[in-house]
Amino acid sequence: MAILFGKKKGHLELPISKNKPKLSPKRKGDGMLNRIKSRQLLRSNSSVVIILLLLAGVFVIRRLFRDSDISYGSPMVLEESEYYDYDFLKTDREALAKYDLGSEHYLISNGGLDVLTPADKDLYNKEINMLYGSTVQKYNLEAFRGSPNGVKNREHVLLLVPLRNAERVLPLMFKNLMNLTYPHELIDLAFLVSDSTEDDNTLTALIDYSQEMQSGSLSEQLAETENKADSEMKGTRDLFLKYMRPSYLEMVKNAYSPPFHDNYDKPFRSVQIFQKDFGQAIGQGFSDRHAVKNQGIRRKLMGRARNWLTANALKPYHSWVYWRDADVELCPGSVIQDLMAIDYDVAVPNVWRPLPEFLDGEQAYDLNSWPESPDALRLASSLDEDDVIVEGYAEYATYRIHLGYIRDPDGNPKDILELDGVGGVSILAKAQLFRNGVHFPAFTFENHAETEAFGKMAKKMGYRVAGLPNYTLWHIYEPSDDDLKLIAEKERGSKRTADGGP
Ligand SMILES: Nc1nc2c(ncn2[C@@H]2O[C@H](COP(=O)(O)OP(=O)(O)O)[C@@H](O)[C@H]2O)c(=O)[nH]1
Ligand SMILES: [Mg+2]
Repeated sequence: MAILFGKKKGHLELPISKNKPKLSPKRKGDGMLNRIKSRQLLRSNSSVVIILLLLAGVFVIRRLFRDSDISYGSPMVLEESEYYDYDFLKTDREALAKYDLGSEHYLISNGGLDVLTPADKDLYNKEINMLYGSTVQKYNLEAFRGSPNGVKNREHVLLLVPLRNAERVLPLMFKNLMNLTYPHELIDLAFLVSDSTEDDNTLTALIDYSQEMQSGSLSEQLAETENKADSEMKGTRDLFLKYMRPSYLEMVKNAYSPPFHDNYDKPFRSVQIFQKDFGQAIGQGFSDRHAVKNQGIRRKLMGRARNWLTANALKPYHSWVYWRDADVELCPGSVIQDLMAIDYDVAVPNVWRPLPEFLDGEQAYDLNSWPESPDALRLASSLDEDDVIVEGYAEYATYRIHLGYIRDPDGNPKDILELDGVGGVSILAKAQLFRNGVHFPAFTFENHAETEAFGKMAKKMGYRVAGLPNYTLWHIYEPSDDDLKLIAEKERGSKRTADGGP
């Protein structure tokens, strides 16, 4: 590309060149002059003169061709009779036609700086096309509106993942990404790492895993690492596993055991990783981030992060945007197609989490997906404009129907509930929403922030939002401080029993 900008002799000029014209052609100026003269003389009706000139022309052209190492491409044969009527009526058509074989084309560049020979012209056209190709692109956005059958229509998906102190869940996240059966060549991945603490290596690990994944060797590498870890002692961090439902643990084991789908190791269309802090200071531990007093500020900063990521990664050719959290443990590989298929502008699944058996074994995790309720609207009207309602806390009695709580494990996974607020664990949205300004409010919008406000804003802008109550993703279980205390108590109890105590 450098040649396009070069001013040195022999370099081509851009069409925008304002340089002074250079009048003489670089090569074969004489040949062109001869042709111009020939043309004037041809117009006189003297066939003798014409034939003489033509003979001279043959000589000149032959010389030109002999001296030249330029290829002129296929000769052009002017067959139509109109080329030979009127002035040329008395001439021998056969004799004249052979001089129409081949031509030279001199292109005077914009600003007149260069006269381009045929060989130059090829290079010039190639470079201009490269320049335009790299700087000017034309899209008809009608073609990227998103349809229920994205696979068949070869629709591009932008898959966005926000990450903070997420090093520990990266192997899990990558396995879930590889497990997606939406064609990998149609998915652009973009990660945003923010505000991770010094002891966390999310960014470097993310880069390493991404490189391995794109070269097709990640699954092998993860399997090796895990085999090694299995042979080492398990840490006390995983102590809770013995209190989990065996049926859930079995489900996890099966999900992560081969055989995987045929394109599991296939690289994605692209992977981009962004690092940018937004000043999130609330601890990333379960109890810190779920404390009610922390919700408003935490969610607004998340909104900022999400908006920044969309703005930097969304391209005109994306038809869909799929938001996904890193800490999902179980998710059907066909989730993108399944969410597309319901033919809504925004679609979310149900999100649950497993719990230790002594805490009932499982629980609705994401309470942010709901249809609006009269009680919540009344509550909102009694609050300050900037107050944020957060679900699942006694402080905010909204009496909404949560997508989480209407799940029927044996129900039809295609059932739909229209929603106002949505949770952020797994959101599929048409890309046009973002182009049209729907975003994750980093301020209070209708007494909500971030993903719930995203759902509300989408609705307000006329889009259709829905959730699938019986289609379940499982979020990892992170024991809260209280749970850890209970587990510790149980451990002490079982030790006492083992020691022969009461
Ligand atoms: N970029 C960014 N990502 C975050 C931040 N907080 C959480 N995340 C990531 O966003 C996703 C959801 O966050 P998480 O804390 O699991 O939310 P929760 O499960 O709803 O409590 C995960 O992938 C996190 O790693 C943040 O402040 N900035
Ligand atoms: Mg989470």
